[in-house]
Amino acid sequence: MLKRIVTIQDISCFGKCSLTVALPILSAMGLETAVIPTAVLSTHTGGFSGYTFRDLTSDIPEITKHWDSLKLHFDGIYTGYLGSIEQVKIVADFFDTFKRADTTIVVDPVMGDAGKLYAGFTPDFAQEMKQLCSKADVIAPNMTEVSYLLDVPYTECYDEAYIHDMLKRLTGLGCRIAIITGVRYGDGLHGAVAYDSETDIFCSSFQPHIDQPMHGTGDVFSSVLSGAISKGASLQQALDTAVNFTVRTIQETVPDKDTYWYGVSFEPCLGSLAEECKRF
Ligand code: PXL
Repeated sequence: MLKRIVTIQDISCFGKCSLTVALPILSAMGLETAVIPTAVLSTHTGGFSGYTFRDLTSDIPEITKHWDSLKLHFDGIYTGYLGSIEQVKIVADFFDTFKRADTTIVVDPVMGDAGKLYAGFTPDFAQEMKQLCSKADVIAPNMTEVSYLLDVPYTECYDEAYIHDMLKRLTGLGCRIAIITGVRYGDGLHGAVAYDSETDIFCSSFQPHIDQPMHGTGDVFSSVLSGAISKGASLQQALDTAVNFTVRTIQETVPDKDTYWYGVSFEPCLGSLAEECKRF
């Protein structure tokens, strides 16, 4: 039987990120994928001005109620970009309704990048996001989000001991596993580091850094990570699959200079991802 995941995040109609990335990736990985769109935007908010934003917060409790009446079961719940503080609270209620012993909740606490919050996000939102993280099994912030979740200054200069300390403190929010994405120790590599507080084990996955920022790579990473974990991959397998796939999509996009801010060219990489994920 197919594993079933639900992903809760916005639809950016143009500019590949959030649901338009998560849905094809999770489907290619062989998961039945349900979606709850949190908002509809004409484009993502990074690099475009004048975008439209239709808030769908009030639909979420109705969808939850209907699905509860259908007694639906999810092997995975994966949340990304959430559009308001109220929405974060409603998603926490969704977790309470659908969390079973065999359901893994992955929260990507999407709030910002490169030391700055995305347009529309506030430190109050970050406070509420801490609550959502406490209900997750796995969280996957980048260094900007770590600074807001732990109330520490944003830094790009750190070593492994610092990252390990941050990871332990992140699991102190209440989740079993924390993963920090976009980690660079200055050795030419770029990757993700994880800590499992139940086994007290750290693991990591790195690839050579490609010096070209592109939009939407965090959503690509978290989609693969969530899919792999929901399919039963180990933490190390999930990290390796997510890091390697993200790098392949970046390499695929490098020749296409005009599209860097539209999102990465993940589509040609889906076939090999599908093959790779048959083993989970
Ligand atoms: O990639 C994260 C993301 C998701 N959704 C929207 C965004 C962003 C980042 O900018 O603007 C609408």
